[in-house]
Amino acid sequence: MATPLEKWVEEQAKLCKPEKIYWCDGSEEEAHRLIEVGMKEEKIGDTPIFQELNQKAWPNAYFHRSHPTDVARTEHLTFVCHPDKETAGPNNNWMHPDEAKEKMRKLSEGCMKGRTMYVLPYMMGHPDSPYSKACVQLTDVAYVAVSMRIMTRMAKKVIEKIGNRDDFVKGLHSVGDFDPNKRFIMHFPDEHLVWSIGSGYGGNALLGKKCFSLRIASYLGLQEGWLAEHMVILGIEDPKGNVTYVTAAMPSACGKTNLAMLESALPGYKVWTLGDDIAWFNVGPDGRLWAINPEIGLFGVAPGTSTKTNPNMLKALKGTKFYPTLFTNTALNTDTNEPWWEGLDGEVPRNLIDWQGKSWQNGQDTKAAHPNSRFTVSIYNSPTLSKEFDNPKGVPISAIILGGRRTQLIPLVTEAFNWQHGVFLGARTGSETTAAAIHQVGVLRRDPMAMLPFCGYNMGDYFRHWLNIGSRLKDPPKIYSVNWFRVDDDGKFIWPGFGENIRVLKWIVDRVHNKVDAKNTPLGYIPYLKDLNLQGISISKNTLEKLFEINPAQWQPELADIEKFFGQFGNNMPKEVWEQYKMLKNSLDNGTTDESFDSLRYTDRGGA
Ligand code: OXD
Ligand code: MN
Repeated sequence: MATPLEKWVEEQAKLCKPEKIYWCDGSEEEAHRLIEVGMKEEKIGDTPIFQELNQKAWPNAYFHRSHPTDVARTEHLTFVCHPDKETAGPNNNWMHPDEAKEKMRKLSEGCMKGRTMYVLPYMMGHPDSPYSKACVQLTDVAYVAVSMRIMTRMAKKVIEKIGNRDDFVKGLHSVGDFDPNKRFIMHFPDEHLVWSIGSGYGGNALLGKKCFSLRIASYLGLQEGWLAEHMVILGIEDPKGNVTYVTAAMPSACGKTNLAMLESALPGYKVWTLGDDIAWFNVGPDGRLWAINPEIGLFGVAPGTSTKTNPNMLKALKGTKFYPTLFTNTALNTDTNEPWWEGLDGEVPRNLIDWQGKSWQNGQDTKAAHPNSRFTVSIYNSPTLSKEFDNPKGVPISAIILGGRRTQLIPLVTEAFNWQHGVFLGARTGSETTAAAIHQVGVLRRDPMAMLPFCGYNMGDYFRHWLNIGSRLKDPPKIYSVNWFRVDDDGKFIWPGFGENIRVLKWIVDRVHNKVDAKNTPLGYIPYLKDLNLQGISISKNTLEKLFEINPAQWQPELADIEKFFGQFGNNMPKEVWEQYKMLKNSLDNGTTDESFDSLRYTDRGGA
C-alpha cells in the first residue's frame, strides 16, 4: 500500500510530468553526483547550472549563474492563501486558495517535461527536537536539491519519520520556463503546503527557508503557541567564560550574518554562532524563552563580505567540513577561476566577467557581482559554531535585539522598558530597503521585527501573539533596538560597526545581568556613555552624543508614518500597542526630560 507521501508524490508527478523521479537520500556521495549532473546535463539556456571553481583556493566550491531575471525574492508575486483575506492581513498579497490552486495547476501542467523530479525529504530543526518539523520538497533542478542539502537536514530517515502520516510539510517547486509573468510563490497555511513556480532563487525556491520556516511556520506558531522569527541566534561569551544567548532581527542585507559571526574587537569577548536568519522560539518547561535555528546552512549576501566585515565567513567559505559550497551570481576572475565580488579583500582582478558572464572593467558603472549575489555554505564550516548548535532543546534567550537601517533618528541602542514596550519598539521598526528583494532600494519601509515580507498572517494578530507569548514567560528576555547606520552631518556613518558592535552587545549583556544602570528617555533606556566600552576606537564625545540624539521635532513625521502604518491593521491592532504609541507621542510632544519622563515609564524592569 502506498503511503500518503508516496501518493502525494505520484499525484504531483501526474501533473508536472517529469521524465523521471529521483528520491534523494541527502548523502555526500549523492551531492557529488548531483553536482556532476549540474555540470554536464542540466542547463539554464546554454549554461550548465554548476561550474567548478578553483578547488585549491575555494575547496568544494561551485558557481551557479541564475536566469538574468531571477536574482532576488519577488514579494509582489508571493501570496498567502488563507480562506479569508483578513487572516492574511494588509501585510500579505492574498488570493483565495481555490483560485490560487486553479492558477497553479494550469501553470504546472507538464512543467517538468524532460526533466527529473527530485524528491527531497528534510527536517527543519534537529530530528530529536520536540520543536522540529518533517518536510518534503519536490523540485526539478539539481541546484535547488544541492542547496537544500546545505541548508536543511536532508536525509532518507525523514521518510521513515513521516511514515504513514499525511501532515508533513509539502513543497512543490518547478523553475518552469523562468518567465517572470508566470512566476508565483503560493502559500497554503492550512495545508502546510508551499507551491512555487518560475524561479530558482533561494528565497523563492528553497521552500524550507522563508516559505515554510517563516511564512507557514509563523502561522503554525500562532495556532500552537510559539514564534517563528527572522532572527539570528548567537552566544556572547564574556572574559570569565559565561555565555549569554541573544537573538536579533534585522531586515535582509542589514548585517545580520555579520552579527551572527562577529569577530570581537574587545579582548576576552567571543561570539558563538547558532543561526544567521531564522529562529523558532518556544516557551520552555522552565518558563524561559528557548530558541532553535531550524536550518543548518548560511545563505548570505556576498558583496561586502571581507576579512574586515566578516573574517569568520571567509573561513567558512574556504572550509572543508561539509560538501559543497555554492556561489550564485558573483563575478568570476577568469585568470584564477575564483569568485569575486565588490568589497572582497585585495586588488580588483584584471580579468573579470560579471555575474551575467560579460567581460567587466574596473571603473565600469555597473557592478561586477550582482548586489544580491549569494553564497550557500554549511554552518558546520563556521569556525565560530556554538557547541550548543545541535542541542535539540535549543538555547535559553536573555535578550532580543531588533534592528533596521536608519540614517537618522534611531539611536545606536535603546532598551525597551518592558516586554510590551519592546513589542511596540519592534512593531514600529523601519528600515531603508536593500537589494534582497525586487523593489526600489534605499526607501524607508516599516518592517516590524524584520517580518513584513515573512509573516504568514495578519500582523495585527502577530503583535497580539507576541504580547501573549510575553505573558506566558516567567522571566522575559529584555528587548533592544539597535541601529548601526546613523550618519553625521556629512552623511558619513558615525558608528564603525562590524566587530566593534561587540561594544553594544557587551552593554546589552551587562544590562541583562544588572551590572549597569541606564538613562531614561522617551524612546527607552539608553547607555550612560561611561558604561560603553570605547577603548581603542576614536569617536569624539560630540559625535557620540549624536548617535544617541533624540530630537522631538524630527520625530513628528516619523510618528505620523507609524500611526498610518498601524492604522492599516484596524481592529486587529492590539490596544496595548496603541497605548505605547500614545505614550511615546506624549513624551516627545511634551519635550519630556530625563527626570520628568520617570513618571511615565514602566518601572518594573527599571534600573540596574
Ligand atoms: C534572506 C532574506 O535571503 O532575508 O535571508 O532576503
Ligand atoms: Mn533573511
